[in-house]
Amino acid sequence: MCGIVGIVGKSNVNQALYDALTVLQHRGQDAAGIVTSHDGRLFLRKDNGLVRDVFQQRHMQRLVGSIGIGHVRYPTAGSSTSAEAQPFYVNSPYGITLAHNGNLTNVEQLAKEIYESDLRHVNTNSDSEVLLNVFAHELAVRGKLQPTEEDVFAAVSHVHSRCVGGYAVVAMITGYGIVGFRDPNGIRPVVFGQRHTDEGVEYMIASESVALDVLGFTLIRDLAPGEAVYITEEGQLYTKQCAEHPKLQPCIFEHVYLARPDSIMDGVSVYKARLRMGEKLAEKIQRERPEHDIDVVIPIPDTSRTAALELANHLGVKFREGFVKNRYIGRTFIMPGQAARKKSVRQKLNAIELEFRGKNVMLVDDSIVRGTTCKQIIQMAREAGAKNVYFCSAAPAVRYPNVYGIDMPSAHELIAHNRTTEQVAELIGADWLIYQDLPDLIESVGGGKIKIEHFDCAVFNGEYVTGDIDEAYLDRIEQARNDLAKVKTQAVSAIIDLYNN
Ligand code: PIN
Repeated sequence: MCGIVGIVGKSNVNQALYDALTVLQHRGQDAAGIVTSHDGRLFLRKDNGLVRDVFQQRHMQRLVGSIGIGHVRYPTAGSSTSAEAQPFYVNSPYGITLAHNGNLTNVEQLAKEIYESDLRHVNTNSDSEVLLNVFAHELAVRGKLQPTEEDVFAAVSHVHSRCVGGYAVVAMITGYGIVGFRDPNGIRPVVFGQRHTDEGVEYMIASESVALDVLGFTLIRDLAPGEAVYITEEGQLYTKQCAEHPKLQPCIFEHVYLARPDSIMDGVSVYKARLRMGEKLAEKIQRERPEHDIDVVIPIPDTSRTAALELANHLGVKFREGFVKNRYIGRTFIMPGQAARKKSVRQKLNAIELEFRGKNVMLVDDSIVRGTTCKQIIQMAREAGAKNVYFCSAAPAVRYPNVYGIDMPSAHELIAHNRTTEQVAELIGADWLIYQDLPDLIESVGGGKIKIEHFDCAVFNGEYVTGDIDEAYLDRIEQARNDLAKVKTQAVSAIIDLYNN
């Protein structure tokens, strides 16, 4: 998962891009980048790290220009070197820079095609660089010295017919404008908005509406699946549906915990969706154990708070904060003579004993993925004196990998893969485990004022909306993850040896 932003302004946009990236930081903390354009020149700064660490005063001063794009990265398809930080750049045609959130599922075939047929070289393992080259090629074959909005939209249409997967994109065409587009299923989110200044109207394209809010832009709307928006350097805005068979099937996991609660996605308030998740959970508990003996509902900070609060309200049970999170957790340093140890949950969360002692506690989290964190938290609740520890997941059991840009473990690392609820409960040490039912999650997100019928729910039901995912593909990504994990473990051991010798 990553965050993208693009701004066409009336004065320097460096500060606004930086501010927008800090608002989108929850979508990726691995790397950050900004590129701006002024008088036909590009200015780029990107590196691994948080936004606040990547950009120093000296970098910001160089990022001049009233138009630019930015990116925060969460490692997905490629590895995590700084060479793979975004935005990416190609010099032909026009000089195009691009930032992408998502994952292409036919990247191997595309990489082959762009080398063998389009005669283009890509220098990284990133599918975003492949996507950029496909877009650049499709714009180049139009053969125009000055691309019009129709040329840009035609290039996006060809991207749609060649690229499969989930993708939300912003690309800057040097000297002309910024284009934003969304895959034909609208799996990953994109919104756009405007603000009025004394010099005229400025436009922003972003992953989440919260970036618009915080910077004083008003939301115009979400991009429809398959749609593109093109804003020229002069501030002319055009939109066009560029896909042949668009169908809204957004990623439901955005609502579970990826997005900020103060965002509105495809017209749905993420906060309201999470409240409804809590309400649905309460209904399930009342259906299945009307005689339950829950004394107190305790959220696991932060995301689950909203659902937990509403769950407690609907059950008529007390809601209490039982865990305090350290907001200032530091880095892990490898000292000579010491092996690097993973930061434990205990360093991040501390239990308030009073809230647990002698009580039947219902812990609530947004989801259970590997099951490692919740197992430790349940243990902490017991050590704090809880009589019984029950556990509620606001999402259904995560049983399948994600292939559209969420960094999700491979199937065998998912605790619920090929396991029943009872087996998971036993493994994590819960006296009772309740998962949200998938129809209830769909109703929570798509059943509010704005109706959405279809979602990408693949991590819960294994049905991949792009229709191209089979066992062989999942085996390949599992193998790739294992290989990457081995390389990482070897690298860490090599560093430790180096310090120790
Ligand atoms: C919470 C994110 N959320 C917490 C991610 C942990 C599953 N985990 C999924 C729960 S927040 S595990 O957004 O960071 O606040 O129990 O499967 O290991």
